[in-house]
Amino acid sequence: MTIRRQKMKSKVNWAAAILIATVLSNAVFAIQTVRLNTGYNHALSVDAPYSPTTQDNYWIRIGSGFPALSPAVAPAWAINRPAGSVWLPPFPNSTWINAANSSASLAGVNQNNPGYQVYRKCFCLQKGFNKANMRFQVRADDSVAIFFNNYGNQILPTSAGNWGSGNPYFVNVDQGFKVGRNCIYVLVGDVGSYAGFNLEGTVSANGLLPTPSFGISGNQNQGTFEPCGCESGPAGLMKNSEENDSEIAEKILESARKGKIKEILR
Ligand SMILES: [Ca+2]
Repeated sequence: MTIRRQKMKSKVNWAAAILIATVLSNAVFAIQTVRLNTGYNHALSVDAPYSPTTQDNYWIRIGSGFPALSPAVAPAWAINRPAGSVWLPPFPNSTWINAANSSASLAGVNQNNPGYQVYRKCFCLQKGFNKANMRFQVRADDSVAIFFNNYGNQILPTSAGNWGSGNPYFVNVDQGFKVGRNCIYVLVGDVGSYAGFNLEGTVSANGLLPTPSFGISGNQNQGTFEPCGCESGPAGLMKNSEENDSEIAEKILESARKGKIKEILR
């Protein structure tokens, strides 16, 4: 009787262990989707953008070509559109964002002195991730170029921003993902009047953390992840061999200064 009971207990334990293992592996590997939208407030339990004009702590401005801004790194601003129909309405669950708390171009920016800002949003892929995919649409005033994880991986060529008419640019990426911190970097060029950009879309993967990087704190302006679960350390710290935000921003701005964007806009 006792032996039989022990055997049964043992079977039950095994069944429980298998069940727990299955649940755990599903928990780690269930498909997770995270919005990449500009002006999207991940801290809320409902789909909603930030109210203009407040700062978007998930889209961080990490560099400025012209004019130089202080502080050099800061959250972007969720902004209202200019009066009239200069810009198309923001995509659903998003706002237009800018380096300043309005849609106005920064002081001194004109055709001869284009303004350049680099923004980034980061997410975290845990060890063993798979089926990663990123897709989004974007508009900008005046121009836009997008990079993924490093300067050498440009996923949207420098393009006129189609802020008030025409189709947005659609980007679909299923390569270049890595364990740890992953970031998209957006270069926005401006030649006057108004400045900003609007992006809407998602990243999804098995093993994606549900919350993107928040704020500007942390080593090398990397921002923190909540919860901290990135493979490469608390807050998803990067390996030393990887380009940090400052290095990537400088490379992007250097290419902008060489005139590629100006040529497109003129
Ligand atoms: Ca403009």
